[in-house]
Amino acid sequence: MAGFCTRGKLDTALVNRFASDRVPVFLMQTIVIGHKNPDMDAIVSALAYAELKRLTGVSGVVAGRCGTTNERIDFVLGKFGFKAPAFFSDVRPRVEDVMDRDITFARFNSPVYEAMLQIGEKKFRGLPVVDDNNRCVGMISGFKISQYLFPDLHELGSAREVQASLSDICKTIQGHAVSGSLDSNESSYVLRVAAMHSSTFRDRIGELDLPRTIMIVGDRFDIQLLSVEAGVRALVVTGDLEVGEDVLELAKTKGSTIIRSPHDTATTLLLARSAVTAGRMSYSDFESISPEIPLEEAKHSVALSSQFAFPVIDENSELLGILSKSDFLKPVPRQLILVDHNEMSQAVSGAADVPIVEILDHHRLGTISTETPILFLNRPLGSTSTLVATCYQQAAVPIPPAIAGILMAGLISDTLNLTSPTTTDVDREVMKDLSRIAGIDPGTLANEIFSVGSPLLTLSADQAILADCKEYEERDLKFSVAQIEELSFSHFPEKRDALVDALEEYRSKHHLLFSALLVTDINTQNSFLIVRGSELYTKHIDYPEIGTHLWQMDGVVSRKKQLLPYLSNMLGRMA
Ligand SMILES: [Mn+2]
Repeated sequence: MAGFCTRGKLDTALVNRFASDRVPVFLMQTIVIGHKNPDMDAIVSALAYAELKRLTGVSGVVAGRCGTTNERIDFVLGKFGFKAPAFFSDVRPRVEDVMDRDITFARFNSPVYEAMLQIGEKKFRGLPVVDDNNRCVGMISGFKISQYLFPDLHELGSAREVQASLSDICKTIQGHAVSGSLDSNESSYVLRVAAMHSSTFRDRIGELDLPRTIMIVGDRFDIQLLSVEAGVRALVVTGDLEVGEDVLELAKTKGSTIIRSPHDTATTLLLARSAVTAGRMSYSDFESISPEIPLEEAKHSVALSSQFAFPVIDENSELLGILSKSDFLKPVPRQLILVDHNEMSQAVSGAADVPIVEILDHHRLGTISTETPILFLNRPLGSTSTLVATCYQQAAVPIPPAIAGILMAGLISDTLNLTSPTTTDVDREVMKDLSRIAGIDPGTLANEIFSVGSPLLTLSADQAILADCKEYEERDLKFSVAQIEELSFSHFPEKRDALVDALEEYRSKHHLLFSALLVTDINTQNSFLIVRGSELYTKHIDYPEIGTHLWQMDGVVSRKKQLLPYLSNMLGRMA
C-alpha cells in the first residue's frame, strides 16, 4: 500500500488474509470426543455421533480424540473410508478463541494521520504498528498522538517540526505538487506560516533554516516570491489559490517544491504535522501475547498491565489478532459432547473449562457436574456404539453403511463380539441391524479386527499398558486399570516381566494407589491380571496368584462389569 488513504480504510486484502488463515471462530464449535487413551468404541462413536449431528442439520460439529489410535482402530477406519478424528491435546479456551481477528493497525511508514482516522472511527485507544512484513513492531496510542499535536507549553518550539517525507506531507494535506520533486525520504522539516507584512518577512527570512523550511502561505505573490528566492525547501499555497507565474519560473532554478493545498492555512498546518510516520509515534516496549496461551493464564498478565490492548503474534512476530480486556467477557465458542466416558479424570485436558452439552455413555457414573441441564444418555449397554446406533433410530435418520461398519467395530471390540457379560439384548439386536446395513458378517469383521496388531506383539511394554488405560478416583484414592485384548496368550510369557515393571513405573509416576492391567484372551474368555501397588491393597486379591504381582482370572473379560466392581469393592475392605 502506498501509505495513504483518505477514508482511513486499510488494505482489506491484507486483513482478509489474516482472517482466513485460521478457522473462523465466531462459529460455535462442538467437539464430540471420547476418553483419553481412546479405544475403538471411543473413536467410532465420536465419528458416528458427529455425523448424526451433521445429518440432522447441526453445524460446526467435529469428531475429536485426545490420544493416538492403535493398529486395530486404524485398520477399521481405513476399511470403511474414515480418517481419524481431529486430535485435541487440550480444549481449554485460548487467546486465539476470543481475540479479534479483524485487525485495525497502522503501518510503520505511513503517516500518523491515517492511524488517527482509524482511532477516531473505531473509538480505539490505540493501534498496533506493523512493518512491511506484517510484523508487529510497536504500539501507537491516541494519547501520544494528541501529545505530539498539542505539546506542553515548554515544548511549543517542537510544534512546528515534522519528521516525514515531503511526499507524505503532500499526500496528508491532500495537495499536489505544481513544481519540483516530492522526495519520499523521511527528513526533519520546519513548518512556517507567513502571516506577517512582507517587509517584516523580508527582514526575518534570513534567520530561518531554509533547506528545512516549508513555507505555508495564501495567494500573496510577494511572499511566495521572497520565499523561493531565499531558497525554502518547499512552498505550500493554501486554499487551492494561485501561484505566481514568476514564482513557478524561479522555483525551477532554485529547486524549491511548490505544492497546492485544497485546505485553508490552519487545516493545512495541522494536517502537515500529522504526516509524521506512525513508526515515529510508536513505542516498541509493548507487551504482546501468543495465540496458544490459555485464557486463564492470559487473564492475569492482562489484568496487571496498563496497556489498552495486546497484539497477538506468532513466533515470527506476525500480527494475528488483538486481545482486549473486553474479550475475556466473550463466550467461548467451543463446547463438548463426551462419548464413552463420564468421568473428568478420563476426559480430554481442559474439559472442566468448557461447557459439556451432552454425554453418551455406558459406564458407571463418575465425577462430572455441569452448570446447566444437559442431555445425559447413560445406558448399561455393551458399547457406546450401540447407544449411538439407537440415537440414529430415534432420530429416524438412516445409518449410512460406512457408519454402520465402524459402529459394528466399536460394538465388537467392547463386547468381544457379543460374548462379554456386558452384552445385552439391545446389543444383539443392534448388531443384526448394523450387519444388514453394512453388508458384513460380525464374525468375519471380528476376526479381521482381532487378528490385526496384537498389542503384545506390536507394542513395547510401556505402550501396551497405556493403549487402553483409564484412571479412576474413588474415596479420594486414585488408581488406573488398563486392558489388552489378544487372540491367545502366546505372546504373554515373553512380555510379562516388562509389563510388570512398566506398570510400577506408571503407578509411581502418576502417584496412584495401584495400577492394574488385564490381559484378555478373547478366544478362551480368560484373563491375566497384573497389579502393582500397595500391598495393603493387593493382599485382598483372592484370585489364584500365579506369579509375582500376577493373578489368573478365568471367565473375566470385562473391565467395566467384572474387574472394576471387584477392585472397587476391595478399596472398601482396605478402609
Ligand atoms: Mn465403550
